[in-house]
Amino acid sequence: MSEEKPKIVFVLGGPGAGKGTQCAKIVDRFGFVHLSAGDLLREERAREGSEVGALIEDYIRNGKIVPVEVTCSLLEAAMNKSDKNKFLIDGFPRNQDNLDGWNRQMSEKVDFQFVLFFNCSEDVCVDRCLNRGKSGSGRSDDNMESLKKRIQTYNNDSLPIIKHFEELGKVKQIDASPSSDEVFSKVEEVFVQSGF
Ligand code: UP5
Ligand code: MG
Repeated sequence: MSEEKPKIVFVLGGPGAGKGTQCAKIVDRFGFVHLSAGDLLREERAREGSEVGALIEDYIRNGKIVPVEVTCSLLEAAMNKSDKNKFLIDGFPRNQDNLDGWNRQMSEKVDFQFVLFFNCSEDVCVDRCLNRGKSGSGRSDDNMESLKKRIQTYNNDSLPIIKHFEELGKVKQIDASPSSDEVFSKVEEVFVQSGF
């Protein structure tokens, strides 16, 4: 990390809303580094010798949210490893424990910009994840049973966090149901208007 505090955008939205897809496009167009909390947790789960691998698998399969100490440390380590200064934090913070932990560990170290919120109906989200599962995503949570739990967790725990940021005037909301190119044209507007 360089001396200036890194700029952070949180990217939130339901399971399968298109967070990862849009983050890849933002990386190409605006030079951000994409840090998906879910991807970092899956990597840690697969790492030989990981002490939290089994715990992570249990949480992910059941659509529960991993304790913040684990996730936040993975995010901080990934930021420290990078020499870039603009980060998309995808899929985090997704409950109050995540937000509190982030505020304790990270908020002083970063320059928070806004939340990019991909709004998408439950049906579209579920279809996208099931399709991804059919085409061999290898994700242990792309099945109907896990998806029901992921959606429930999203509605109960994650939406209140988005609402909290909305009350602070920090949410840029985008309709995630159109094609990924159409969604990205709105995303582009948001980033350009925000000075990126
Ligand atoms: N697709 C994308 N955009 C499309 C579009 N506009 N039109 C048509 N199709 C589109 O997209 C999903 C699928 O839809 C893909 O096949 C894509 O091609 C297609 P993707 O971009 O992958 O969506 P995304 O929102 O990233 O979906 P993802 O499944 O990754 O979201 P989740 O939030 O459910 O998953 P995440 O990896 O963030 O978390 C998984 C689990 O990890 C959580 O449930 C939780 O158990 C755990 N976790 C934590 O505990 N803490 C964290 O901080 C983060 C995760
Ligand atoms: Mg994702």
